[in-house]
Amino acid sequence: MNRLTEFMLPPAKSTTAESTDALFHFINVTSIILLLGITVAIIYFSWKYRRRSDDDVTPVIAHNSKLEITWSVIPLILVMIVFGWGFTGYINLITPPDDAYEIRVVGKSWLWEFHYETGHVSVNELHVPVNRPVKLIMSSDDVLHSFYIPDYRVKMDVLPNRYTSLWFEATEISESVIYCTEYCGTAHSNMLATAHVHSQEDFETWLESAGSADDDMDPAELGEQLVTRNACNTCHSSDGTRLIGPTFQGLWMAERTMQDGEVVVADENYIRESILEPNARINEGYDPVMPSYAGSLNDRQIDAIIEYIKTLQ
Ligand code: HEC
Ligand SMILES: [Cu+2]
Repeated sequence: MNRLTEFMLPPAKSTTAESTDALFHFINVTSIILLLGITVAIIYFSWKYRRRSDDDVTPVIAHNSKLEITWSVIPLILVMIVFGWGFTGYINLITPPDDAYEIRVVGKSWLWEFHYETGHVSVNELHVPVNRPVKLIMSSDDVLHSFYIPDYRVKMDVLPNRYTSLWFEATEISESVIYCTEYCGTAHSNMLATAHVHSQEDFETWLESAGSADDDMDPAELGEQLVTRNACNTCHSSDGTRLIGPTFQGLWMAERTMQDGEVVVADENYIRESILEPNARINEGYDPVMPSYAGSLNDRQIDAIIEYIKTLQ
């Protein structure tokens, strides 16, 4: 069964994954047995009762109580097993343990933000402790998204103006992929994140130091890192290529034409405004799809990004 599991499903790395898989295999194996049994019976009967001569008369059979009870009761039992099993699993999946560690998740087109109790915000990188229940409280800043970690067998829609939640307990120190599984526009397929599972001590160390390691970095270097960490590079290239947004190359002090015809020089204030209030001015020829980074990037980080953009001449 283990081999079969590995062949058909991603590795099971949460406390609930195994029971979800067990139910999946039960339904699968039962269906295969029924499929084979029914197919064999159809072939056998059509051979056995084939028309042999012109005198063959089809017998008239009105009903057979024993047979009818059997074919009603067996499926009923199977369906009740699946219902009971599935329902207990579902209750377990929607009821987070009381001591669960909480993390806020915000879905934006097209990235995931993770907000920790310390105020630290990471983009597309979820950090969690091993062997401890984690509860995610999720909402969207724009359209419908859906949060999915196949290795943990958990998935939940993420909606604007409403919280949804999901919990899991990771059982292995490893990394797993997080997907958005609700088609949400142009860069939907880039809406990927990684779940990093740490030991309890490593997690605490990470949480304490998260963000503060940036303090002694060269601003332009920090800016370059922030552009990757905040997924700006999903939409902005640094080499002149046009992606969903304009390239950062040659942006510094360039003249940009807005949709309303206004011409703006890309100085500190313009870049800062573009990051905090992306919809205040929209570049001509582009769509207003950039998410606001107000609340997730502080002044020092914005300055660092500006320093980095200055280096891309
Ligand atoms: C989902 C795609 C997307 C992401 C992610 C994104 N942007 Fe944008 N950005 C755009 C688009 C589209 C425009 C052009 C339309 C507009 O002006 O809002 C833009 C415009 C800008 C501009 C003005 C550029 C110009 O040429 O006038 C700056 C500066 C900028 N973004 C910086 C950033 C930074 C820094 C990040 C990451 C912290 C980021 N963007 C993340 C899509 C994105
Ligand atoms: Cu999405």
